[in-house]
Amino acid sequence: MISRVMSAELAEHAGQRVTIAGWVHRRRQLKSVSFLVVRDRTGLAQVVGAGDLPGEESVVEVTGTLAANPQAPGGFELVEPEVEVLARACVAPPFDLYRPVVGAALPTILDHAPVALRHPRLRAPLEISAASVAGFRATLDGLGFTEVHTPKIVASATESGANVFGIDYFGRPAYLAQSPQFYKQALVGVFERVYEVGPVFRAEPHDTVRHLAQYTSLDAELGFVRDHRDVMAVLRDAVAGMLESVRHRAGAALDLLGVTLPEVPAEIPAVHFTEAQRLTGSAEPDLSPAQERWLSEWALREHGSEFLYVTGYPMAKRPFYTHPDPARPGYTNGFDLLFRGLELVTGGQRLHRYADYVEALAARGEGTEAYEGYLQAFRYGMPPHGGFALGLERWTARLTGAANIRQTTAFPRDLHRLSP
Ligand code: AMO
Repeated sequence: MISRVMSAELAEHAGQRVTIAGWVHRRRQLKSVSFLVVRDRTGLAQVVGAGDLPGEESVVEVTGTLAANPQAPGGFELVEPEVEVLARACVAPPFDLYRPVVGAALPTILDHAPVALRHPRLRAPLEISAASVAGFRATLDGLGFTEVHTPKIVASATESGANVFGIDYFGRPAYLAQSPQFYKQALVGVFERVYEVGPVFRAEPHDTVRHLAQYTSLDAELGFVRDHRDVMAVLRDAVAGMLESVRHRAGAALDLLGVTLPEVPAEIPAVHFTEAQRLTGSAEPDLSPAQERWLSEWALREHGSEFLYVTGYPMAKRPFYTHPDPARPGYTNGFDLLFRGLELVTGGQRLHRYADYVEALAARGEGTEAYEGYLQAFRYGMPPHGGFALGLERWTARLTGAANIRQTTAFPRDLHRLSP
């Protein structure tokens, strides 16, 4: 390992000769003196008086003496430097990475993602996303959940047959997993409480700012619930833990983007689907994006909450594994969590008896053949259970105010984009 001082720690080494290493963030050749700003994972450091300066984004190792300069980042700069170029940049970046404002449109950014993401503002959402996942894991670990990893190549579609990518699996048809749904349920039979952070695939035919063909799903599933409300309570704690972690681990990214984190109420307000219909004056069996936005505004106005649960979606609009509401025929124990105008989470209580699955599939005109692998767990006894899935990119987009979900993941996959 190259032994180096990080740019955030310069003050601890005042007056000493130190080595830093990183990327040439900016170079400036004035008449009498040259400035080099080196970027590492903790921030920026200024180097004064280096001779021949390599191009921006070249990788350098610089040894110099730390002198105080209130104008330099961190209040110190390296003087009398010796610069070793570890890798010289062959081309200039597509836009200046040192300017505070990103001077490029989204397609340019995405086409040049490996270098564009080095811009502190473009990297910041990824830092917030990483901190969110750390908080999700820590919270669920603390609640007795076990992290699991389930196959992404599967034999049947989970979230209805549409939007599924087919692949050739050693000459047999297979699919890319649309969700870990069946596996996380089966693992409730093993661990009682499980979660997974992993990629899921949706062959989304729509080119929207909130859909990706591959996204990261934060899934959880737990046994021995009374109904979906126990799941909603766990989700509330997971969201609070994610925000707490973002606050602690990604403070610099929040400041850079000027993000204000939401408060999570001790109990997130909830409205039944029929009430949501009444409030929005709709008779449709699902909520439109415009209605979701309206309901979010209503929740903020009426309850002072940026989060809102909508419960009891109609049976016809939920997958076959959803538990019906015993008290309201035609409606489910399924819910969505809306956050700042967008559906962020889907969840609910599931069926847990084998016979109920057979019946639910039959009611939708399906046999059990395609699902035998999945249904095995239920033949052997499963507790009442439920769970949820939170879309990580939607979460980060809503937290950071990103207008497009493509700004919240390093290498987005969509209808048109397969590279880089
Ligand atoms: P659902 O299909 O609603 O539910 O997905 C759950 C959450 O995933 C996010 N999401 C997406 N994000 C980006 N691009 C997409 N194409 C996309 N599609 C969905 C949303 C959504 O709320 N098995 C159930 C979950 C469960 O009941 O546990 C499921 O996958 O944030």
